[in-house]
Amino acid sequence: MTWVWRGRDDGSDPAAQRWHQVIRPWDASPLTRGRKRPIVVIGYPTDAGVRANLGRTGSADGPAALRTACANLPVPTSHALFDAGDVIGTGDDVESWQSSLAAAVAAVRAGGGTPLVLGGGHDQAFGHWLGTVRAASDGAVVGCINFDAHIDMRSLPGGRANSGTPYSQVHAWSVAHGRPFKYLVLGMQPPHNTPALIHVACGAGAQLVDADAFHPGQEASLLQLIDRFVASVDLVCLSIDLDVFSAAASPGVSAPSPMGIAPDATFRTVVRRIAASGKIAGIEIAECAPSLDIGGRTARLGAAVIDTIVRSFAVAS
Ligand SMILES: [Mn+2]
Repeated sequence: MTWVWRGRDDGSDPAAQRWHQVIRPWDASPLTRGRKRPIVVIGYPTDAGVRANLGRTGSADGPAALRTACANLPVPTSHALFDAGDVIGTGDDVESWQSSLAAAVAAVRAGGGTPLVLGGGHDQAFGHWLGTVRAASDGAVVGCINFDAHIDMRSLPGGRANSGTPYSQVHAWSVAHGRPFKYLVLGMQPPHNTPALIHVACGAGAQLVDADAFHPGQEASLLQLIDRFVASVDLVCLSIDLDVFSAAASPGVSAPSPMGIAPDATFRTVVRRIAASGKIAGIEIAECAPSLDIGGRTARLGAAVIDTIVRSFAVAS
């Protein structure tokens, strides 16, 4: 990976510093850690899963664009920042990418960090979750909260994973290991999910929250639902698929959502509540495709979402 962390420099006053000035390569050395878990970037530079899902490609370049967009963010006051580089898979073998990511996430968790996965196709969600489970204590319930227009629980064609199947893989793994399946989708779009898929997901125990719930004035019921979900798990893998947002705000994705949610105060209130729960094990931004973007706005939105999360962030142990 080329070190892309560079940007504006307003001097060395800690209150004036930006991510690019303080972020360091992750070496898992205990000496480099602060009191709280540091945030550790991991890139997932592949759109193999998107290609296998017949989507518009481009998210292989997402991690570099998201790093560049994060470079000028103000440094968080309470968390050190590291970059563990990009994971590497074998060509279009999606499972090999997921497996590399799982190993990287587990290593960062074991080393005391909180992974911030930058994608890349949404197939990354299974690697993110699996690595978290591997590093967690035995029996810990690791739930998934996914902001997404899509449920991403489609069946695996020919048994092979793609960007539309990560939570089917989480479900299959959970069933095979006799573990609870805890999955909450926020911002789901009825035009982009068939009734059959909704039926399958609900039958598996997924909780689906329609994009219409993100209406100003409905925050209270949304927050209640999130609190209940978070209380039912030990750890949360938080995923933001950038196609949850309207295509106007987020055009640079494989499958844009004309009627997606706005990155407005309602969204920010909800995401802050999750971030402040103290149960976040890892964060991921998925489906950023710079070649499909307009003036870099999707990558900048991804960075703004990351900043919003990190500011409210209470880490899980
Ligand atoms: Mn998705």
